[in-house]
Amino acid sequence: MLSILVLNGPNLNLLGTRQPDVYGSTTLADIEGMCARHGKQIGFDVEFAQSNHEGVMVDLIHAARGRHVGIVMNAGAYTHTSIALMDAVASVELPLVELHLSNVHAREDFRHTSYIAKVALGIICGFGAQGYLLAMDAIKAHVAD
Ligand code: CA2
Repeated sequence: MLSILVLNGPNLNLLGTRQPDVYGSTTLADIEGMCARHGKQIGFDVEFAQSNHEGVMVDLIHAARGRHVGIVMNAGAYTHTSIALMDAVASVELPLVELHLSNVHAREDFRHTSYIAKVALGIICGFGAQGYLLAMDAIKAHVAD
């Protein structure tokens, strides 16, 4: 079966435990379950990963080549800083949807910049956990094209 990598960056392991006003009360484990169920519905395997380390994320992106047909990535704060992640995404030539729980454009100016956007198929932000499922649908539609 075709497979999607859902990759999460720094601090997202804390979801549902702190700052629920900003990030909601859904935990990352809840989101993993949602993605697995949605994958079954749309006919995709899902590998779900989270790391607080930029280099580990680079390794996971490299390893996606040949294993997954696309990537959904919430790179957290690395979105706004990481040329290394941008280069890794460009190097694997896989469709990637940049994902954010919050509407980053309604927040601080430093969250309006994204290195990932330069190499992404598209961006989904502001729809909370539901955004992960929308991003998976976007990968499916792109692969079907
Ligand atoms: O809205 C998003 O999904 C973000 O990627 C979340 C990042 C933030 O730096 C981006 O600008 C937007 C932060 C993730 C931090 O997650 C926490 C969750 C619970 C408690 C504290 C942090």
